[in-house]
Amino acid sequence: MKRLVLAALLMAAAPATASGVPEAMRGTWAAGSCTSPDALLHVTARSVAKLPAAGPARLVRFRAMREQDGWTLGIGAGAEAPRIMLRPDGAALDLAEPDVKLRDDRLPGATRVTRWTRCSAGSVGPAVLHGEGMAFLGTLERLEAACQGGAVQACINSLVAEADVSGDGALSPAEIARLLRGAAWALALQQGSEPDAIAAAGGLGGIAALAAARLLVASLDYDGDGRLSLAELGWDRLAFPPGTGSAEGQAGTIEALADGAGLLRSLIEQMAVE
Ligand SMILES: [Ca+2]
Repeated sequence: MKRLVLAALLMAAAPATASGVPEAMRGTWAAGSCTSPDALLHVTARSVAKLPAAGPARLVRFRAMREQDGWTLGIGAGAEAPRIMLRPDGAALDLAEPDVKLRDDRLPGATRVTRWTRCSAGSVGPAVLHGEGMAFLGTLERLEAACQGGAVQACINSLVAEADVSGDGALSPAEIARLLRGAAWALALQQGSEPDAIAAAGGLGGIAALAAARLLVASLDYDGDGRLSLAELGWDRLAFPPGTGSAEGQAGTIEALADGAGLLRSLIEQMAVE
């Protein structure tokens, strides 16, 4: 079961979008000052995370994107297909979050536009609360890109490249737990959590993440050295070859995978109950 879940993780795929958010708009932005922001905005190639100092957070991962009247319009998944509009303005960034009822051809209409300032570094509090999760959003997109083609070796190589903080070419429980904590953060955002709940997700999720990571390592660590090597990760390729075959019986999980942040929640939940 654990290997099946890992295989499902490695098979994670989302529909490709064009070239993503223009690079000049990617990164971390603040409303107010970078050291004491009213809100932070983290923009990756295919997602936007909005992190108010008070109030609910928001994460929109784009399924489709297009240019419209000088804006980059990103459209998220789900029945409501939430929309985010981004526009560079000198050194600043403009953000509009249109109401779901506003017609596409009338965007942004009367939607309020907020102004954001680029931050290369911030204060300790937001960095501790959000840094690992922000990094995970980029990791998730690179994993999806590497894994979309169904080339399992490329997918596994990407997983190791993303997760291997120590650079020894193998994955420790701590390195896997880091990804799972990032997933817990992304999930909290996707659920519109407020800062306290995001912090709690990081704390409680962190404990679950470490337990899940230890189980995962133990389940695949065939030589018993306490880490997962490329060869051990690759062993799953033989047991669970690419394609839908490995997903059969796990349709719920696969659907969750398509939602991005849901992929590691499924992993955590299933690992935690085993
Ligand atoms: Ca390592």
